[in-house]
Amino acid sequence: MATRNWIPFLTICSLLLILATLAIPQLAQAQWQATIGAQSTDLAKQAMAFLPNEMWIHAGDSITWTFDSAEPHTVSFLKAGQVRPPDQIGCPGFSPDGFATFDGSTCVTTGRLREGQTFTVAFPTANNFKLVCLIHRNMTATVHVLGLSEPLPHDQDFYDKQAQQERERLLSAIDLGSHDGQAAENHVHAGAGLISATPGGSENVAVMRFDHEKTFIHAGDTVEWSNSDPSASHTITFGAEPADPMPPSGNVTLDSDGARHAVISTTTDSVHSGFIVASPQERTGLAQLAPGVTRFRITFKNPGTYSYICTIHDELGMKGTVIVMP
Ligand SMILES: [Cu+2]
Repeated sequence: MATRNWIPFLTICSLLLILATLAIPQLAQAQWQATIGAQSTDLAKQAMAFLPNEMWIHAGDSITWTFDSAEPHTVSFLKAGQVRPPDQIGCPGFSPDGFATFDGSTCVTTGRLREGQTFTVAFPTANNFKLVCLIHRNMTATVHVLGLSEPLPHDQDFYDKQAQQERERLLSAIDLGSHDGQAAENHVHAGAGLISATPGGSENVAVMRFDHEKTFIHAGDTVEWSNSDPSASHTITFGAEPADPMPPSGNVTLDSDGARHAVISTTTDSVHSGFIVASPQERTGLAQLAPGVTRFRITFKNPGTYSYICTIHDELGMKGTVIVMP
């Protein structure tokens, strides 16, 4: 008789225990979702953004960011006052394994992650934290971690809708060559971009394309490429890809207006523009910088078909051809 009475009692006990373990973490530690990056189906338009870029959560909660673009990004929380490191260096001593805890005392970052990958950060203490991508400028967000007694202004459904709205707004914000009125057969727009902001941070969208995939000229003509993206660098690279994409190849000279210029004689010539990009944005306390190199020119001496790529964004489809007729 005694053993028979014990069995239902134990069953109820274990049921209660299971219910308790299921219920407690959900009540005390919410798990929020956000995404990073967005892209058009042809990969040409890349939104460099945390979606959404402002969230309010409770101490003890965590946020999982899902990467959503072929263009890589990082989830990076730096310490207050920390000098921003290059993404290749990241946060020395921290090894990302898909999960981190951030309370402001040590720097936390992922490596370069792409679509399908995720990273979760738990926030044990109340504070306001800035979130950045170490690869891209003007890609920031804010996480407000509130004490448990404070109500949260929004739920996950709100953030999902807001992320979708920001995604659509960014991807429809710009088209190649639509903004500077410069249209000529021997001029190629090498990318275009826009920076935009919300109270939570800044985000930007870039078009990773050459606007004429094919450019037709005659021998002796000069083609000019220009980058009107405020953030993203591009290169115009014929032939061998250099190990370091930042500097131009040795056969590139400077025109008097600051544009880089090269001459190509045969389809086997290698010419690399180096980074074609606007100068970094101004900040009080920084030395004045030159305007940046935003134009690159090549004079083609002989007929032929000359293929080129942007060494940074060729995987997104940023490629072109110059067809030189006699
Ligand atoms: Cu590019």
